[in-house]
Amino acid sequence: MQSIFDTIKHCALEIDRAIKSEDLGYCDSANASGDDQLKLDIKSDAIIEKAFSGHPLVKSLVSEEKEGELVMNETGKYTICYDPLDGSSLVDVNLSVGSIFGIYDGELKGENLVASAYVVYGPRIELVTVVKGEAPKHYRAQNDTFLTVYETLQLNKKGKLNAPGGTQQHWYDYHKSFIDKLFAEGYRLRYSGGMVPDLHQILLKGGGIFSYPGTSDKPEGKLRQLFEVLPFALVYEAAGGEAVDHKGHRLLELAPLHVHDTTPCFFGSRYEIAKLKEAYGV
Ligand code: FDP
Repeated sequence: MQSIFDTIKHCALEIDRAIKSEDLGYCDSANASGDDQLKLDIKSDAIIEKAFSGHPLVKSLVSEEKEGELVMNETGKYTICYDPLDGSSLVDVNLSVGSIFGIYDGELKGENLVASAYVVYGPRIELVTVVKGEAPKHYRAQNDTFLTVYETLQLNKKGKLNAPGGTQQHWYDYHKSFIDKLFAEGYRLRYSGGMVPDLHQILLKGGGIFSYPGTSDKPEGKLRQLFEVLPFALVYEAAGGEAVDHKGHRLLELAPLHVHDTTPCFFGSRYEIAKLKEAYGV
């Protein structure tokens, strides 16, 4: 797995250089989920595809920016599902964005996710990696070298931050009342609109909850299971938190029917997830 993480580090440095130097404009195309694509989305995707082509352990790649699975090496063991530049709509306002990687052994479903990683492109490049059964590790790049910040990342049982996603106008009443109660308990709002920096902040500041619920206009939520939700579910569970859907089921038990399927999702410390289950009656 270390050689896959090393390739991700190489991609992170290259994508960061592209973010800092290349055209920030849109292409004329949309991705498989119908989102407009930035030139940087395509460039980041190409960087990752090139870096993993010929990697002996990697059988295939599934990108958020492409329709199907790209088989590269039939004898490889893993499929990497990745979102090359998550939150890319924030690039033009110069907020942090990220890359997310899920490493699957076998059929593409939660129980086969064996490792994951994400990169934050902010004032510095940061990387969090996790292997199933181990605690997440946190790195920060300095002069193009990734130095360990925390050997293990651990969430507190209860946090202070609340990152509520989805269009509030379309929230269900029970969701609105859940969010309102957290604020009434003293939780602080932290929501940039980038899943990677928002979840990274909660993880590093001890805890809280990030939610992207199903809404009346998007009952299945917005975030994609294979590239976004499952990799973070592995990180949050490994850090002692929980990651569940609107029925209270572990996200890591999900088995998407299509590679671009989405799901309502909630990531947090144990206290906030217990409150969520209470509010949702699950
Ligand atoms: P984006 O559309 O900018 O790529 O992946 C989807 C995502 O960003 C997440 O990073 C982010 O958490 C979410 O969408 C934000 O959605 P809202 O604009 O609906 O808050």
